[in-house]
Amino acid sequence: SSSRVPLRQVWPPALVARYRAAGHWRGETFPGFLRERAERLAGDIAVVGGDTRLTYAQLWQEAGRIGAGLLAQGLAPGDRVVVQLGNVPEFVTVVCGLFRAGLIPVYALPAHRITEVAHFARKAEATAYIAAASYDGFDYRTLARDLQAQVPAVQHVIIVGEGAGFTALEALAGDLEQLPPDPDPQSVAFLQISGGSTGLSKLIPRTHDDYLYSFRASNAICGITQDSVYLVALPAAHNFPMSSPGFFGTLYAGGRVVLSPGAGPETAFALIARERVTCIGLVPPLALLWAQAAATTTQDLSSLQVVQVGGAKLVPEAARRVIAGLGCTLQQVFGMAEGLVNYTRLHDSEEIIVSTQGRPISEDDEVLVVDDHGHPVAEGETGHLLTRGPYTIRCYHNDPAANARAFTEDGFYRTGDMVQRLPGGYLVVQGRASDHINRAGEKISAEEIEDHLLAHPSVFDAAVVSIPDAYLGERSCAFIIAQGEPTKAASLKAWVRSRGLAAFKVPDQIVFVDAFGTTAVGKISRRELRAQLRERFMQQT
Ligand code: J2J
Repeated sequence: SSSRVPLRQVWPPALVARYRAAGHWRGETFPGFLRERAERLAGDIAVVGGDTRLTYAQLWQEAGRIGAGLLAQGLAPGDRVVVQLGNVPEFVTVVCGLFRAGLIPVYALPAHRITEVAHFARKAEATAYIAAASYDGFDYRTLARDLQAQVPAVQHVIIVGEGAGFTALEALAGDLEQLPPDPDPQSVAFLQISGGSTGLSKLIPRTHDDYLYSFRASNAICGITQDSVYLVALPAAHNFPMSSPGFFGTLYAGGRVVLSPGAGPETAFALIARERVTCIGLVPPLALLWAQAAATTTQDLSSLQVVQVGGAKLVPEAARRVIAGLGCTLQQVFGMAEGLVNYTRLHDSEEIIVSTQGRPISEDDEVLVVDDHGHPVAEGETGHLLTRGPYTIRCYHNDPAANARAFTEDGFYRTGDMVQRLPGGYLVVQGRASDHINRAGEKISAEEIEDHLLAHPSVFDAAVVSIPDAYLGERSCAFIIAQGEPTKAASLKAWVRSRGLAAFKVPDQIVFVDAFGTTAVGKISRRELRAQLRERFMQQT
C-alpha cells in the first residue's frame, strides 16, 4: 500500500511563528533525536526492564529492525498502529520502531479490552495491532482475534512473545533502506487516548514539535539530566510517565529508563535500590502507599531525589505525609494528555508545593479562568480552566462533535477542570465541571458506563457518579432503577465486565433505588441528576 497523507494539527500561522521564534518548536523529531543519542551515547544504557538492558545504540538498532520489518509486512508510512503493551522494554523499542518507519502509534492501556480497543482501531482507521502474548495474566492474542473479526481493516497483528499463528515481534525483519526520511516535525507523531469525560475516549493527535517541546521543557523544570534514572511505575502508555518528563524526557536527556512491571512498593523499591533511581511519577494513592511502606522497608531508597505526584488531586495533608515518608522533594503535576502541564518547581516553598498543583510549563501557555458565561473571574476565584499554547491540541482526531464542545472559537481547550489561580500563576484544582470519575488517576466517563448498564434488560435507568473514597480519591457508584426480572449488584458488575471493558470501569458500588426522585420541577439534566444522587448518598453515609 502507498503512504498515507500525514495527519496534521493546525495552529494559526501567527502562533506557529511565535512558538518557533521563542525556540519552543525547533524542528526536532522522534527519529531525529533518537539517532543523535544513539551516535553520541552509543554505549550508555537507555532502557532497563526485566532481564533486558539496552544501550542507546541497541535501542536505535532494534527500532530500525522493527520499523523496517513492519514496512516489509506491508504497512506504509502514515498507517496507524494500535499498541497495547505493558511496562516492558518492547514498549519503548516498538514505539521507537514505529516512529522510524513513519507509522503512527495509538496508545491503548493494558487494562483496555475488546470494546475499547475496537473503538480506538475504528476511530484511528488502524491497519495493525501490536500486543504482548500475555501480560498481567491476560492473553491479548484472544483480543487480537476478536479485534480482527470486528474491525477487518486491522490486517496485521504482531505479538511480543509466542505468536501462536500471528507474527512474532522477534521474527520481524526488513531492509533498513526502506525506512522513510525523518518526518515533518509539524506532522502528528502519535495518537494518545483521552480520559473520555463525555462518552467514549477521543484520540489526541500530538506532533513531533509540540510533544518534544513539552518533555524538553519538563526536563529543565524537573531536573532530568544524563545522570537521571527514571522509573516507569504507572502504565507506560499514560501521558504522565511518558512525557512529564517521563521516559521520553529521560531518553531525550540521555538518562536511563527503568520499567517496573508493577507500581506496588515491593516491586518498585527493589528496582529503585538496584538501579539507583532518581525520579518517579505516581498517582496520589500510590504515593501514600509508598510513603507508608518506606518507613519499614529494608531497601535503600537514598538515590530518590524527586517524587512527582499527579493525575488526581493530592490534598495538602497527604502531600505532607508523602514528603515526610519518602524524605525527598515532592513535585505536584497537574497535566492532561491534551497538552497543558503544570508543575510545582523543585525550589518552591513547602507551602506552595503542598497546597497548589503547580504552574504551567511555558510562558506561552495561555490560561483563562472563566465563569459559566465565559467571563474571566477575579484572581483567587474558582472558575473553568481554558487553555491554549505551544503543546496543547487544537482538535481531536476524527471527531467534529467533540471538537465543537471541547474548543472555543479562539482555539482554547476547555479542560473541564475547575481551578483557582493564585499570584504567580499557580493553580489549585477545585473540582471539575465534566462528569467523569477520577479513580486513582484513571478517568471513567459516567455516560459510557451508563450506556452499558442501560443495555441490561433488568435496568430501567442508571446514573453513575463519583463518590469520595479514602484510598482511591474517588470511586464509582451506579444508581440503578430496576425493571422486570430482579437482578443483583454482582451480576450487574459481571455484565459490565462482559461488555469487554477495562476492569477499572466496573462500578465499585451499585445502589438500587426506586426512583431518582428529584425535588426539582420538570426535566433536569443528567449532570444535575448525578449531582443530586451524590448528595443524597453522602447524607446517608
Ligand atoms: C487534580 N486533578 C488532576 C492533579 C491531572 C501529567 C500528569 C497528569 C496527567 C493526566 C498527564 C491532576 N490534580 N495534580 O497527562 O502529562 C486530572 C484533571 C485533568 C485530567 C487529565 C500528565 N492531574 N488531573 O492525568 O489526560 O481533571 O492526564 O484534566 O489522564 O486529570 O487526565 P489525563
